[in-house]
Amino acid sequence: MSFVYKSDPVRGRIWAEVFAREAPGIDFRIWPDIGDPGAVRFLAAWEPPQGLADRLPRLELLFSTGAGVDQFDFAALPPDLPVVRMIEPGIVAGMVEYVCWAVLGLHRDMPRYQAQQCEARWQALPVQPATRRSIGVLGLGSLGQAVLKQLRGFGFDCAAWSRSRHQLDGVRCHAGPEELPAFLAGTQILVCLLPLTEDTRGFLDASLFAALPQGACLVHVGRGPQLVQHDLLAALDAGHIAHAVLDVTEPEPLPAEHPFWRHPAISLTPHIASMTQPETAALAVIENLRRHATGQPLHGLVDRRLGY
Ligand code: NDP
Ligand code: OXD
Repeated sequence: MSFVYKSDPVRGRIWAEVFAREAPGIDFRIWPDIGDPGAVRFLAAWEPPQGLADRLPRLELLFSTGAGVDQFDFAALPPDLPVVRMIEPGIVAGMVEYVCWAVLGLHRDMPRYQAQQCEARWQALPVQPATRRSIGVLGLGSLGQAVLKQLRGFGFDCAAWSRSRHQLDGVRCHAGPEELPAFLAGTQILVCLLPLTEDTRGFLDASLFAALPQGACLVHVGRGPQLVQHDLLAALDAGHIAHAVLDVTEPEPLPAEHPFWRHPAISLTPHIASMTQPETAALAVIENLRRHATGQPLHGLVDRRLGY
């Protein structure tokens, strides 16, 4: 019985060490050295190989090496193959750090201080208490929940929006399209942590920006195609949105002439908000293999109908 890892081989060697230590009964292999294809039961990949059903006919589970699964073409996968997204403490910790950095920077006017520094201008701006700053998080999954827990610790006024109803201590939870306008109207800093699906493609558009209060900011850490770029530029240029921190774009990387690179109201990072940490990811996958072997529900099982 073998497990094939098909992603960055440097990280793959760390996975191999963890498997050798924690699950020595599993023949761990790094793509393309897969041995007997008929023995492969499990695959962890960012991009699975083409023709999966023919190449690995006895595959039982497909793990994404990242939190997102939008890189998979579900129609090309065997219809009954369970797909599992990555839920592991390293990816959560990275996202919490990044979003807190971005939110705190916007809350404390860092973009304006950076502009002032370029002009050698020494000028203090009023400090707003965190309790009077409202943060709204789109998506209440493993990442959205962890981010909100930390933001609440700073005393921010926190709200969230998701497809189904959740309850989270100290967070006003909204659900479904009918509760979106009220959520947006009360949000000064909007954080997007939605997965990319047919429902969320182009979600961050002119109508959404118009529903935010004047001077709101955006932190976008979901996926590039969720953002309608020219709508954001229009909202920034009109001053309705004050600043956007973007970690994801479409395409990645952006071409050199793209207006986002040099826009004064955009801070851009190259999709580094969070990264799967190989040691903790391998442990999380081994735990899921144990659950699979004993018939328990898997952590992060994707609902292929919903696309996340
Ligand atoms: P989860 O699948 O755990 O959570 C997704 C959340 O989004 C759920 O709360 C879900 O609602 C909500 N949601 C999905 N579709 C809709 C919709 N149409 N309307 C309203 N709410 C919706 O995902 P994670 O928290 O693990 O990750 C979120 C995303 O973050 C990833 O898919 C990936 O795109 C991105 N990411 C980005 C990284 C980066 O470095 N920039 C790193 C890692 C992830 P419900 O709870 O009701 O199901
Ligand atoms: C992920 C990512 O989905 O890094 O894990 O974006």
